[in-house]
Amino acid sequence: MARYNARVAEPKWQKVWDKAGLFKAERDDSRAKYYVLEMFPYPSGRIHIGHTRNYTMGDVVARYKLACGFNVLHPMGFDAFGMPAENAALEKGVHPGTWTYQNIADMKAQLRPLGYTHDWSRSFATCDPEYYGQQQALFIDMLAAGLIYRKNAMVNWDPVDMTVLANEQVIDGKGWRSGAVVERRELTQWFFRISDYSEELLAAIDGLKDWPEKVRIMQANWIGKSRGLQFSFAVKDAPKGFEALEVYTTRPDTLMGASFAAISPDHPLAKELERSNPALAAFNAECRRVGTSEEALETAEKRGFDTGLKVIHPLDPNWELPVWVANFVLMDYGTGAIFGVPAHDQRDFDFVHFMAQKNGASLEIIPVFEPPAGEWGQDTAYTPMKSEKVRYSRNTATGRFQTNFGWDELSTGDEAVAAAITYCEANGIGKGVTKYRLRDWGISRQRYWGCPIPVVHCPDCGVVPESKASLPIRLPDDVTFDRPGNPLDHHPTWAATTCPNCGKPARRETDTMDTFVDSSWYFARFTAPRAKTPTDMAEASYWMNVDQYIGGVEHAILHLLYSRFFARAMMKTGHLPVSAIEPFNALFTQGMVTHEIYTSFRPIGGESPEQRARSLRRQVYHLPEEVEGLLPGSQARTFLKADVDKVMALHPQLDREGARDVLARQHPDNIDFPPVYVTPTAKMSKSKKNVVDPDDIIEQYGADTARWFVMSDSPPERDVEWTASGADGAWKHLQRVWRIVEEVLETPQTGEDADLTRATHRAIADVTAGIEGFAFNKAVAKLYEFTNTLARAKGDRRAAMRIMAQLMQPMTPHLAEEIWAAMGGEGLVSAAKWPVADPAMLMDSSIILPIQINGKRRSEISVPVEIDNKSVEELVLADPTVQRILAGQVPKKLIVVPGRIVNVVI
Ligand code: ANZ
Ligand code: ZN
Repeated sequence: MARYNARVAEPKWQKVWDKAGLFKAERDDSRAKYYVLEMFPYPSGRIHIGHTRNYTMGDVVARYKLACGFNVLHPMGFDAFGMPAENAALEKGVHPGTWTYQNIADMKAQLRPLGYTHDWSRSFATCDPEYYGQQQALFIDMLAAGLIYRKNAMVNWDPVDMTVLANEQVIDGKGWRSGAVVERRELTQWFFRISDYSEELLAAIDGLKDWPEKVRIMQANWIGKSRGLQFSFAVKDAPKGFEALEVYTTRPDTLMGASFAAISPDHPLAKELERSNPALAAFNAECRRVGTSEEALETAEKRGFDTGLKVIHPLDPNWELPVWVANFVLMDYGTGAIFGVPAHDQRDFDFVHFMAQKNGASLEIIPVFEPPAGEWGQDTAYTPMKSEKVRYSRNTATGRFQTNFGWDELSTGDEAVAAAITYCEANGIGKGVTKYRLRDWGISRQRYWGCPIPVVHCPDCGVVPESKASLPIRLPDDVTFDRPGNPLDHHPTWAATTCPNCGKPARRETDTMDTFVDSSWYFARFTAPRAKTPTDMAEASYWMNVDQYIGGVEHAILHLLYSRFFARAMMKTGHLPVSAIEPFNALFTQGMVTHEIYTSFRPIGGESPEQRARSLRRQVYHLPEEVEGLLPGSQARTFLKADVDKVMALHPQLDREGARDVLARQHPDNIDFPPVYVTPTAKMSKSKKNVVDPDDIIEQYGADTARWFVMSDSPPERDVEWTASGADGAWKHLQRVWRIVEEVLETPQTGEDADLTRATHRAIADVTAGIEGFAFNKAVAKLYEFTNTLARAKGDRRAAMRIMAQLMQPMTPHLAEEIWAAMGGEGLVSAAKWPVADPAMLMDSSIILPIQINGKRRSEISVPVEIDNKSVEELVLADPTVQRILAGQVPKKLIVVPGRIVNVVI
């Protein structure tokens, strides 16, 4: 028999599975279902080895659950709208649709050889009109349900590309593609009312027991619930209509430390004042040039403009605070106005510093609480500066700083905040409010390659939703990308339509939806991917929830939060059952597949030895296949293959090992043969040349090796480092298993090996526990161990080999089928019922009892588990070591602690 040939076996079994329709999911109300889902990929064109790990985990779960008798749904699709397709259109002149569908075809072709159980009959891409048409239907229903609205909002505007940018697309205040300085602009945008669900989305996190704790924390932080006080300052000599300045604070306990009030450059008061103050207008314009993200504002230098206005401190009518316009105050948080407490807030402190340096302003720094450590400058921003006036006195009894309002006796924290709110409310100063950081979700994008927002603008009726009968509102194919801006705006005819309401000419909305919308409900669509409505309630009720969701932690915030919101919105609009309110029962975030990076310093510049010796060097990256001599932890012995070849050419008597020895003895600065430096465990990236291509691995070793490798070594939540030797080891192991099969086939199989039977049941129990507990590496480790047992075992090994095939099946399904067939298994191992361990067989039949003599461990005996004390005593006295030490004496005492230890006293 030949060595196991994955290249022949793998496609063969894939065809067999296909033919048997094993993985096609069909609703069957009489059977329990299991829905396992991996986050669907963006069709960039290549499957990455990281995808392979992600999908293999899902596949292991799917195969295991299938074997356990569940009706398994394991779908796969593509998250196919987005900017890269438009960039490709710009760069390569290919239509975004053509580019995207070609990539999808390429990725499907890459996925197939991996032997996954995905039910491709349910597949779709979000750019399929069939899908986005249903998304438009959802939009219309959500609009009717009051979950969507339009409002003016500040956006990041790229003046060159003439488009709105997401915060992530603004880098150092510039457009990520155009490099143009990004401006803040006010545009009318579409919003989803996710903030209506802030409390509900937060409270429900508690119920997500099978989600990683870190993801739950990230979600909670993103929603960002805070309790604070909202109140108004009276403005002295205020412009008409601005007599009250409303502020929001989470630290009303620091009110006695207020030294200024500040408003956002976008605050109505700032806008009012700039009409008569050109210097302020210029300042505001300057501020608006920075992007809108919190981060952009946090990191920008603090700047301010003194408006000259004063407000009255609410606790002291004789106390006036100046009103500044400050660049770090956001318009869309709280009220867009604050009071600053530089003694207890870093931003306020920085602001006061900057204003002192730049404007010569002297704003007071007034501590209210002593920092817990008792040292200024350690826990607060406060470091006393000579010139500062300080308005406080120390309460000698408590050591705290003195104010007169009753809450200063409490230490700073929730208690003090609550006391301050109570005090203020009782004294008619504002009211306590709960606020959330979570903003409504702006979904308007001025892009072509996205789902068109299905509304029209009618001169008579205003904004009117499309009628559902005219869905999908398709993207036009004939668009050009030669002008900046939204191609839909430039299309000669596309936007011209008639009003669904009055029939008169109207204009289509040309904004398309944020691509996060597409991925917020695809999991529900998989339950009825061809339905003529967004979902089919019978199918959704049967298949939802996703029992196990698997994906990258980079989606831990937005994607999951939006999906949770969508589940609620779909419930409200009748597209999901109430039971699917939290759509993902269990979430698993997998680690990356990493790879070493190889670099060396190569000379640039002159050619003569002198020139070269003097010339500059630069770091270059090398592909894994370009280097050799990879010994763990010995980068001094890693070289370029080409250099080893050169040395061998110079010294024909050397073999490769010898040539590497020569290279190893070179000075590390040697300019001709520089050593290769190895950076361990790094994220794969094309520019660092440390990417492994799943195609190459399948070509070289087969899919099972790749699958086995990515499941082994590291716990699935941690990174796993891809190494050539590791892959080789995985391959060798699978070959070894096959050799045992050959041996079994070639030798007569008779008799029973009781140890093997026991070991088999242990293996069943441990592998099952490993898979159930998402500890695939432990399941793999157990299978290594079981292989060793099988190699040594005597008697008839066929039954144990069949179990081996079953236990390997989730990880290495092709080889498992081959073993199963060779060992006389019935049908397909992929369809075989998961084995169950006999609990009786898991009990250890014997135990080791240590023997202590006068407190020292001297010997041990192996005894049956159910042995009685009398028999133990006899065995102890018969033990040769004990007899030697006793030397004929009778022990004073002999105490048996059953199952634990024997103590002998002499
Ligand atoms: C006085 C104060 C004293 C504050 C102190 C903080 C510390 P969180 O907790 O994140 O919700 N703030 C309020 N609205 C703002 C806006 N639109 N732009 C920038 N900052 C704003 O933040 C609430 C705190 O952030 C508020 O409490 C306010 O400053 C500031 F020692 O008021 B605080
Ligand atoms: Zn109309």
